[in-house]
Amino acid sequence: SCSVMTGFAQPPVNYDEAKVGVYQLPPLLITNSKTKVRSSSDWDHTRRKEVLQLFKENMYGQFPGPDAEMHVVMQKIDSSAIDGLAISKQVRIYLSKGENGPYIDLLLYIPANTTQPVPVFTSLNFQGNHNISMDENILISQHYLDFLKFKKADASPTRGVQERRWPVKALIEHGYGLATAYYGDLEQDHADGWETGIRTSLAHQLHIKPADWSAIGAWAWGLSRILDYLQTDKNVAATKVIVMGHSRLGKTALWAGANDPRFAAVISNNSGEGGAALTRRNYGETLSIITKAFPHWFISKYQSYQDDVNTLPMDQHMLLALAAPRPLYVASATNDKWADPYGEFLGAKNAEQVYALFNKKGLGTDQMPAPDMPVGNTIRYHIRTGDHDVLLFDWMQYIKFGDELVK
Ligand code: GTR
Repeated sequence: SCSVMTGFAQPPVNYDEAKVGVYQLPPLLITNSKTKVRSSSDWDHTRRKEVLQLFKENMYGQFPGPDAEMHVVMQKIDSSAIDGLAISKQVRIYLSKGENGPYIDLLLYIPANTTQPVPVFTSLNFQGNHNISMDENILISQHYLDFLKFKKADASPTRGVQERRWPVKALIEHGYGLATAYYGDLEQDHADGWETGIRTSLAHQLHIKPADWSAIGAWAWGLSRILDYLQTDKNVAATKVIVMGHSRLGKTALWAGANDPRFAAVISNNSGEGGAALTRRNYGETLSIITKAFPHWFISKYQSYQDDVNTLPMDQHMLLALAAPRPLYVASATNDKWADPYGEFLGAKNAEQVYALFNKKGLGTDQMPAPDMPVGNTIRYHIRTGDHDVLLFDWMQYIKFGDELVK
């Protein structure tokens, strides 16, 4: 949904390009000590760390290190999933000692006909693994049932409800695996979700206070733990795991990719405000709106920029640049004005300067492309015709991107 939460006084949402306002982006290639970043080594050794730090201190919070207590239990293997085209594995990733603490339920599909380790797309889902497919073997997500209970909503399982967003068969047929888990396994998505999520249950173990990171931080950290597991699975090509996410989980994918260089490529689908879109552009959702509607997504410091986004020491092109030199895909949708498609394009455009240090080609154009016409090389962009969503068209571009740059 893309409605503004009511109950907050907000200026009207701007959808007029003429009223976006004048802004200047913070320089990406000048270090804190005012020296120019001239090479990939200057970037890697100095500036990259500074930029990552800006996002930690002002926006998403800290990103804890690996989880020493993590261990996995295989719950179910189906050797003839998707009409025999795939093997599915359901793995419970425990995040603390024993089996009473927090866990991630990972669903992994692997093409059945391959003897080689395969590249894998990994992406969190919104409503539990059982929502991505009608596949009867997928275990119903307990954490999703917990969330429905919290919402006092009907708790009947909703198998396959988001199936259109997960073209598993197409991925398998193109030689990819898919690894997905419910984002609520890490933290429920509401203002008090941290109380029952890993920011509380793992605070002691990870040496971090709940307020020192965020919901997006917790979800992104979960993606890194999924990658820890994937790197141990003999069917997975450990250096070819692509992190992808839609909308708030697109923001999450970008943050995971920024912190964890083991992800081979990063894909943002309609991530919008707080994701790929430039914050300084007053178009669609704004920092003020998002931090009032979803305060838990960011650390509280981010709210201090509500009245003047121009005082932010960073903007989102700098987050996108943290994916460099790895392949980066930013996608928008024509009806998704709330996410500011042109702002997403410009975010990608302004990240090119870092890719250039690595002799990697970016979008190859200054012009917003026509709908359904992908542009670019190591950085890619498209604006799909239609709504805020992730559809087969989007996935087919990600497959092509993976084929050309990751496989
Ligand atoms: C909206 C939010 C967006 C986007 C979206 C989603 O309500 O304002 O930033 O994250 O939700 O996740 O679908």
